[in-house]
Amino acid sequence: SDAERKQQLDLKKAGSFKPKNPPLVTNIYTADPSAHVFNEKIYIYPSHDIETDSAINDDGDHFAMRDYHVLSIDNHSEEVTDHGVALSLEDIKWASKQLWAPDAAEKSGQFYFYFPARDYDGIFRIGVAISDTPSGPFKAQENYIEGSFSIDPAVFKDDDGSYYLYFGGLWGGQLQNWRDGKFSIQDSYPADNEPALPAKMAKLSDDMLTLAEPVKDIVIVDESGAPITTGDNERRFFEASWLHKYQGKYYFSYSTGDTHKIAYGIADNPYGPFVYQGVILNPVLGWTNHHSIVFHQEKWWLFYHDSSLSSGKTHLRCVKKTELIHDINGKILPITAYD
Ligand code: FUB
Repeated sequence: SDAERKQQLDLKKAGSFKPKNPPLVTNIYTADPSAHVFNEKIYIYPSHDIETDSAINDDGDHFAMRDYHVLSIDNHSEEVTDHGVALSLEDIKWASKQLWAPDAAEKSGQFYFYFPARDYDGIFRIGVAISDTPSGPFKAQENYIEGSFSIDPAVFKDDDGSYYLYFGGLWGGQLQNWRDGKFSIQDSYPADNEPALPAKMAKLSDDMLTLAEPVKDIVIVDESGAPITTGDNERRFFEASWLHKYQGKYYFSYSTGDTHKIAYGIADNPYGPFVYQGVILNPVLGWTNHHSIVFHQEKWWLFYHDSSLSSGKTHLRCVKKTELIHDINGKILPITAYD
């Protein structure tokens, strides 16, 4: 499979990679870091990667995670705290396996943790769990969010107090199984010259537990306004949605999947369309690339992962951080994670 090929290549190349940044923690494998500032600290909501006997394949069966930990950073020169298990598969009634990339949001002193997992029909859904502290433990709702599907939830709070949920992922993330608005076992993709399958989003309800509107497409367009197409693997959306706001503009960033980049587009509103701008993070060691962007202590930070802690095993990753810079025109300077 493509995943196996990339893993073998990465294991061969691992010796020559010189990572610029150390893992934030080394006691566990971590990935997909969603970072937010709550009570002046950075809280990081990562996936917790584990060893598994599951096959390495393009459906991502080897990402067999069973719980979540929360990490925090008080001050950038200090050690990162691992707050331990915040939510376990056993405590989520509707979920059967694969706790993939999560995110969290704060509203009125309550903390809402959003996470994808497969339900008992093998379909990825997005659930929410609640705590009165940012590090949990979180208590999962009885069922997944009605109308939710696919993976990689990311929550954005706008300046007017509205919250939006962005989500979606191809291949193992099953976005290609929802083309008619209902789950189909058959994969289906638009032709190479047609608009690519889009990420999804919806405003969240006031109680943060349901979608307040029908799910909408996030369309990424080129500078002439034409949607990025399926065949444009270098630029089209694959997974790992994130939204941040800079100088009044909305930046939607995402992974290009099989071309392994974090790319971004800019819009005037949270719904898009987003005009493609370029690459934020070049490919990292390991197949996946997944990130978040947050402002803390006068700087913008990029949180990301690679597989350096396991010398290149795609499903055993470690989260890292580095400074991110917007230039005077609001363009993000591309980052390479290696010397
Ligand atoms: O961690 C499992 C999956 O790998 C995530 O949901 C994707 O974004 C990719 O990083």
